[in-house]
Amino acid sequence: MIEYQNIFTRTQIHGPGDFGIPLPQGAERERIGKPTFVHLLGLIGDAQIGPLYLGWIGSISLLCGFIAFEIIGFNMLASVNWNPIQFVRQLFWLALEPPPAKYGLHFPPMAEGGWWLMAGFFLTTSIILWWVRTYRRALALGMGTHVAWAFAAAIWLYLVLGFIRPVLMGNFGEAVPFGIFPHLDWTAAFSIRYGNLFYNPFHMLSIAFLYGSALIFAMHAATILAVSRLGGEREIEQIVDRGTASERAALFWRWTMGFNATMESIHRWAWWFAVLCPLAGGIGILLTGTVVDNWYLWGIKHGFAPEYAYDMWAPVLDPALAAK
Ligand code: 07D
Ligand code: 07D
Repeated sequence: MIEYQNIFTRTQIHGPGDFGIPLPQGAERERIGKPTFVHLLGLIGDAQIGPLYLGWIGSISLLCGFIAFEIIGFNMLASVNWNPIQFVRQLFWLALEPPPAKYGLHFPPMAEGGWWLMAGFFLTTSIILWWVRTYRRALALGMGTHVAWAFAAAIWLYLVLGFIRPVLMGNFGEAVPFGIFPHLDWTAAFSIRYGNLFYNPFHMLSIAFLYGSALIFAMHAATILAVSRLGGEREIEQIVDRGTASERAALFWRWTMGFNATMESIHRWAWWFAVLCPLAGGIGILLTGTVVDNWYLWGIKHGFAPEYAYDMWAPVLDPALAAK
């Protein structure tokens, strides 16, 4: 007998394309495209594509995202003398940098950060409009706005990094450059500049929620997959019936750990862990350079970072030299 498998071998059964519930007051015309089915997509999700709701807000968001992407791309291309081969070769190392500190919060010449400000403006507009879309589409479906608020937590960290903290520090030079490796260099330099971010308690919290999110995601996903052979990924019957997949999933954890989440509470755990990661992180970044200049010294002051005796009388011998 072929065992019922999941992840990549889901049975794909579908009827005619589903248009979804009617939208309020003549908004239907904004839902575009006829539903089509793609088998490959059906292996990782729902095989149906469309129809898509693309109102004005969605369209403007995509347009602004495209403009930001083009500004970044063309500035990177200009930085390699418009040479397409070098552009491809060096792509991950190229950057569109924010203005130097001397311009403060004033608008700098285009080649010295003006383009960075423009790209940042369009990217931010795009992201915020996309947020509005997640909020309004949820309301149109009579849902809660949980997705929008989770997204808002990420936008909070993004705004702290690229706008709120630079404004508090008095210059846009504090912000993050656009670029794959350059933004990592910025991250490493930021940590060193402010005395090692590891000693920032909000960085610690953010990491705990990051790792916690991965753990909760793994536990939840594994539990549901483990009972999907009993129909655990279905909704109504598992909630109301005894002896079902859902009850077994709960019992598994009660037997293993003595405690189990519920079908509802596991999603609350997951939501809060995910949201608190960038929420705590944003607080940590906001405090850096504004309230605390050096997290390592702050750690010593508060008694949890080790204080090395720099003023020790006897110099420490380098063992590598001592061997000679
Ligand atoms: C899997 C969902 C899909 C999203 C993807 C990202 C772009 C960028 C580039 C136009 C999990 C799409 C990428 C739109 C296009 C240009 C120039 C989400 C998934 C696949 N980072 N970061 C990455 C961003 C910051 C850090 C990768 C964005 C901070 C470290 C990708 C932001 C700091 C590492 C990326 C942002 C920081 C990365 C993979 C904004 C501290 C890595 C992301 C808007 C938080 C990793 C080469 C991923 C890597 C990586 C995007 C901000 C640190 C390019 C859009 C300033 C240490 N970051 N990042 O899969 O491989 O996310 O880098 O704030 O090691 Mg980053
Ligand atoms: C980036 C939110 C913004 C993204 C948005 C999405 C698009 C379009 C396109 C899909 C990720 C925009 C979307 C543009 C997408 C398509 C097609 C969220 C973002 C709105 N750190 N560190 C964190 C660890 C060190 C440093 C957080 C670990 C060193 C700095 C996280 C380690 C130094 C910052 C974390 C470690 C350093 C952080 C990020 C280990 C470097 C931050 C959480 C084991 C030498 C950020 C308080 C997050 C922060 C941050 C993890 C080490 C620097 C928990 C595990 C000591 C400067 N670090 N870090 O959700 O909040 O990011 O810090 O060593 O700013 Mg760190």
